[in-house]
Amino acid sequence: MPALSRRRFLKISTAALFAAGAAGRLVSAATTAATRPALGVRRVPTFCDICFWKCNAIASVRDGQLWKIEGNPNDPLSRGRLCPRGTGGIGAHTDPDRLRTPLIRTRERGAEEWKAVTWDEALDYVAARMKKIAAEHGPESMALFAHGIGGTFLKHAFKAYGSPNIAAPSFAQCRGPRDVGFNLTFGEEVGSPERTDIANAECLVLIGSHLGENMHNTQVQEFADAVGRGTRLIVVDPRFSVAASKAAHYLPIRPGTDLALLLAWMQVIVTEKLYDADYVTRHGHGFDAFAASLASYTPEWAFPETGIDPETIRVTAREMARHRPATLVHPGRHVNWNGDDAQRSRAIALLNALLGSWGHKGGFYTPASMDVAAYPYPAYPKSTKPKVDNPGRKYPFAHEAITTGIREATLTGQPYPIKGWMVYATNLLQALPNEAETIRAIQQLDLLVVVDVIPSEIAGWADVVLPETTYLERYDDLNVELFKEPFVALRQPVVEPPHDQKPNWWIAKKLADKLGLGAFFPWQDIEQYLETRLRSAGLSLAQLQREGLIRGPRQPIYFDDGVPAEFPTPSGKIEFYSHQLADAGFDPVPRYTPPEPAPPGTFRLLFGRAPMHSFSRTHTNRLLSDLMSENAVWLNAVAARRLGLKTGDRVRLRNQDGMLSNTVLVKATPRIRPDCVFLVHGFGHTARGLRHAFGKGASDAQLITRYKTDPLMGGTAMNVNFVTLEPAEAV
Ligand SMILES: Nc1nc2c(c(=O)[nH]1)N[C@H]1C(S)=C(S)[C@@H](COP(=O)(O)OP(=O)(O)OC[C@H]3O[C@@H](n4cnc5c(=O)[nH]c(N)nc54)[C@H](O)[C@@H]3O)O[C@H]1N2
Ligand SMILES: Nc1nc2c(c(=O)[nH]1)N[C@H]1C(S)=C(S)[C@@H](COP(=O)(O)OP(=O)(O)OC[C@H]3O[C@@H](n4cnc5c(=O)[nH]c(N)nc54)[C@H](O)[C@@H]3O)O[C@H]1N2
Ligand code: SF4
Ligand SMILES: [Mo]
Repeated sequence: MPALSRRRFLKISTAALFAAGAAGRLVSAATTAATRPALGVRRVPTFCDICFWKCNAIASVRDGQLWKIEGNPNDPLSRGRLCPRGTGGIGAHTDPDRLRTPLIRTRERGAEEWKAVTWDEALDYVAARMKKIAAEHGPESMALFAHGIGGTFLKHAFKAYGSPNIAAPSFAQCRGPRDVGFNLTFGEEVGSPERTDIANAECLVLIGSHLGENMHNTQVQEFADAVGRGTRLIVVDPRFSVAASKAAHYLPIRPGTDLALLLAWMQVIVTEKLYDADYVTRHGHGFDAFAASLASYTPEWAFPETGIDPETIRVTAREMARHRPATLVHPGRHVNWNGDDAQRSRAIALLNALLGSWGHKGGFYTPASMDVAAYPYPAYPKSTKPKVDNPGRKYPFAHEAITTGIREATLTGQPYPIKGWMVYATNLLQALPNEAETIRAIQQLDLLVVVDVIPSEIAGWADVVLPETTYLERYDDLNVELFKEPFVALRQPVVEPPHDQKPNWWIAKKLADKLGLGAFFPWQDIEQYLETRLRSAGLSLAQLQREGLIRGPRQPIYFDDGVPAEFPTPSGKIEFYSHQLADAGFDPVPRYTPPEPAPPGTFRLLFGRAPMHSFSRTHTNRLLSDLMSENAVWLNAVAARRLGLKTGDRVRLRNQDGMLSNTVLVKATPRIRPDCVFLVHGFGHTARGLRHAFGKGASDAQLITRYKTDPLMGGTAMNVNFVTLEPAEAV
């Protein structure tokens, strides 16, 4: 092959695999920039994006190269320390598997073959198709999936374009049932960061919340402090988690039966009159009907359901009552487990209400925030159609859009067709249950655009892939935090992007221009946007660029400090009995239905987090994959012996629908019940461009072909799949 055409061939074929050039070398972006790097150390404050906790950090650039990132000592969230993922975040910048240039598909969807194009070509292509969809079906037929703060400007562009269909997996696949359960009870949500006062709790109850593996920074630091100062810890988990290893009481519950335990706990607290009667009388509504409904839920009744003996249920209930109101029953976060999740979350809310923890030190505080106005944009066009995801308000208590509802509408064309998806920073193939359903929906589309930093599974199905700069190379919108101490924080570029990546604000503005919506982006660049917002609050961008965050004055956060005890429910009180639920045909007080048992010889598939990874997004990050490059399937040691398996063996998991996983290591351990297995989420990547992560470990998402939908709010419960294990050689 002659030299020139060979080079050209290489260029095209490497673009085809999303990657090119300095593959494998960990070079700093700044060294590839046209400007010669400045010598010495430069420190740039910003906030982390390896998860959604938004810890404030200080990045150091040494001789022009990104060197390290640490917690900002002035930050109430990180308290000067990042979690392992945050510290390894610089690996996102240097990741050789990154997307480098805009791409347009050259073969059938999912073949992952591309041609590299310019930004103008890519955005012209997207704008032309978005205009066509708007002309033929209406702008509502374009949906946006966007997760995280980086989606702000694309959401704005979509509202300007005329689509109300914007969703994130953080509702129907994550915290939605919890928000609904707490809203129905207290009239308020627990938010993110959660308003949990772990720092002052005297008794902490964790139901599945696996703090220590779930690395949400502030919670983990407060948890470590709490353990250090002797907080009584009750952990309920079918798996002996890191948190369980610190517990005074560990309850290895039968999966899916937590509502039975919660009802029995409340039954003990009510019949033994251990609740905060004064608080309940003052703030409660419908307590008598609630109390009467508990009568049959005795610990003896709960025992065969949960596997937790009656004495342990009584002892732990009394322990909780002893420390009230500084007893915090943690609401959890990822709570889509079995399909009764909003009611289970409501039971957690009710237990906290009995203990009087809502509004009190060591329970749930009232978060504070600074007043920074939104940018004064022109009014959006009025949509003539309602949102597509929840037709007829089938799920009456869903107060955010349901991702899987948009997928359903795409598949059925009802209540109206969805013809295009734009996907920003969410890997829908790993985040939504039933991958095949997502792929079928994608096949119905006229347009799929994916904005990502790496060639993720969802990018592999796109018509157009837009490579974004990482969080270390861009500005985002301000973080006006709701927390114990209010603050406003800035994300700003630390280093230049290494290739032709662009930030989300630039992509949104440019696309809006091409759609004829330039009037909705009146600012020249993001600095002007940020300056406008900050000036309205009497703050300056220059100060934030220097300091990273500005803290507001402390405000009262407990009822005892003067926070008014207000409950914005229909009754204005804590709703022990919910007329809202009764009126909508649901149980006004939670009622237990047993989960489907595991078919004989199978294990319920459970999943969760590992401290050094986030979802499916960190597995090509070399610094983090060095710490954990594949997952293992946790299997009870006795069950393993029965199956002739031991730690280090390789197996495949087969689920009830015949779906077969990658080969995966066995971890035979007494630390899990014999009726379930456990995988860390996010492994088992199938996208070819993720060269470093491809094929390593098994994907929980692929095995989640079944899900149960929460009837109150449309959340998709995923702990309803069952697997068997097969020796890897047998396949
Ligand atoms: N390192 C790291 N930390 C993270 C994230 C990350 O990606 N990486 N993601 C963040 C996000 S967005 C979320 S939502 C949270 C999720 O984290 P959490 O809300 O803490 O937990 P879950 O994912 O719901 O639950 C996983 C735990 O529940 C247990 N479990 C499974 N089934 C049952 C059951 O039926 N009953 C009980 N009692 N326990 C059960 C599992 O064994 C496991 O220990 O983590 C956050 N923190
Ligand atoms: N099977 C299964 N499904 C789950 C869960 C589970 O544990 N198991 N957890 C559920 C929970 S709790 C949640 S919150 C959701 C999370 O769901 P998602 O938020 O969708 O999480 P990821 O799968 O990591 O997808 C994030 C995508 O954003 C890309 N990305 C990362 N940084 C950037 C950036 O700066 N810019 C852009 N444009 N893209 C970026 C990543 O490369 C990745 O493709 O998943 C839910 N679904
Ligand atoms: S918890 Fe960790 S990954 Fe999440 S924002 Fe904070 S440092 Fe970053
Ligand atoms: Mo989540």
